[in-house]
Amino acid sequence: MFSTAIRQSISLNRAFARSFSSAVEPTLKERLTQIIPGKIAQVKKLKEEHGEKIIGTCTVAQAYGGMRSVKSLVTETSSLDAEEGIRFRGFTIPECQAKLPKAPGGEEPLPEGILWLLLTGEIPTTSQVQNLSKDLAKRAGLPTFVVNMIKNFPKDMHPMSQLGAAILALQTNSKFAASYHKGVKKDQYWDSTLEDSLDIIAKLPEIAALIYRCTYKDGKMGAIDPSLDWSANFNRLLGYNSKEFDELMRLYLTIHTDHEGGNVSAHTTHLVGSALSDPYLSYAAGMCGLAGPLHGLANQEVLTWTLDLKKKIGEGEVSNEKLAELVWEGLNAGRVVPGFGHAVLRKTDPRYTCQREFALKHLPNDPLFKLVSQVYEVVPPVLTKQGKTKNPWPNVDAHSGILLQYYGMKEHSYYTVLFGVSRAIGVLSSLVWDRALGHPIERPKSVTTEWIANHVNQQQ
Ligand code: CMX
Repeated sequence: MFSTAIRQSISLNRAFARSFSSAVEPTLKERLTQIIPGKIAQVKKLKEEHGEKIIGTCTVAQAYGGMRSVKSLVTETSSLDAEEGIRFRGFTIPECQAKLPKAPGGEEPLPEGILWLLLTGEIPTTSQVQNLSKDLAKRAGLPTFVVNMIKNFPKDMHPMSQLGAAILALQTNSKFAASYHKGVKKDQYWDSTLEDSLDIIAKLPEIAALIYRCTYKDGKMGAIDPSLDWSANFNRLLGYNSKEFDELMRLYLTIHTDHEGGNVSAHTTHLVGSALSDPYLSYAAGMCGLAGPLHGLANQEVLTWTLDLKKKIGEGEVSNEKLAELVWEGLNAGRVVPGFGHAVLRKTDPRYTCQREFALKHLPNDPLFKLVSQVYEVVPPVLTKQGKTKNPWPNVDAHSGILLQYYGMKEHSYYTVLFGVSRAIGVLSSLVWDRALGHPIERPKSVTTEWIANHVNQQQ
């Protein structure tokens, strides 16, 4: 009796200290618990006071044109400016590189830091990120049936299909689905969504690495080391043990996380999640979208395209004129130049630029990096001359494969899985906020071509 009272008093004192002392840092969940009510109040007030104000319109061309620029989605975690590129919770990529905590001796941000930033809007301290790394390591571990399932996938099943199937199999672990069926209240949905999201992010290195080891290597994989960060652990499981590749992986997994809410993987995760499908189902759906060649699969296509180019060029250097000719060949055959163009961006993607800077620092003399740099000079004028694309500049996918192959990861068909592992951080952070803000099921109105024809006739 006496010891229970003492324990209660200690726990009350701890809670008191957490809420009032800056010396005791809040955990991720504690910080979210503090932040969410203010955001709910802000959104409620906005809806009450300005609910009828117009933020966007949709033309006939936009309805047929993939809803480009139609403002109709709310995503808290990041926003994209056509000229400047992505800002994660207001921070550019160079600002994230400067401000987010790093591994000891490292220079690139830890993806655990951007997870914290996307969820809370705040730059975490080094110890908050270290604790998050430890939390993720604790949550790791796959059920045996998922391990066996991945081991039994045919070797020619695309790694993105394997990723989607493995996530769906893990759905049996969903805390959101379990608590929903127990009747948990709507204002608590975000809690189990956060739990599922952290579990998925924690298990992704093992899922993705096992897919890699089984598809391309001997099928054997090590175990998570709780003293390592998320990216270094992922690299060890994949079979890579280089400090420089760890740095690349940290940068890679940071910059691919999020690209506001309208892109296919983010929008799909949000849409499926709006039916209160749990985070496993929602994220798996997002990964099906990422697997398309106009979206995440482009990173695989770029390396294939670049190696084809290299084969056609042969040994030695190539002139810009000859390179342009080869680019025209592909365009004239009706193919896109993978890694160039973007639905929103109208300048070089800053995710491309920071990878280029990484290459200039670590592999300036790599022949494929030199070729990619030359492609950067040649392709934009060619695409401009062709006159179709609204943006002739490179996107994130134009560079990533070159860096990966330099460190020995040459299996192109795997590259989109790395994008998917990183994208989990962005789309699942958004899903937590969807549940915290109580967003309803998404159900825009569709119309038929006859409806549009009648509508425009009436307006004449
Ligand atoms: N090479 C050749 N043609 C291109 C092109 C490229 N890189 N980018 C756009 N175009 C063409 C389009 O195919 C389209 O042609 P049609 O009118 O014949 O259909 C025309 O230019 C207009 O397209 P757009 O409005 O500029 O671009 P969209 O918003 O429709 O599409 C994107 C954007 C990314 C799908 C497109 O630029 C593309 O196919 N790029 C190559 C694939 C790629 O790199 N995708 C990765 C994007 C980043 C990511 O999501 O990971």
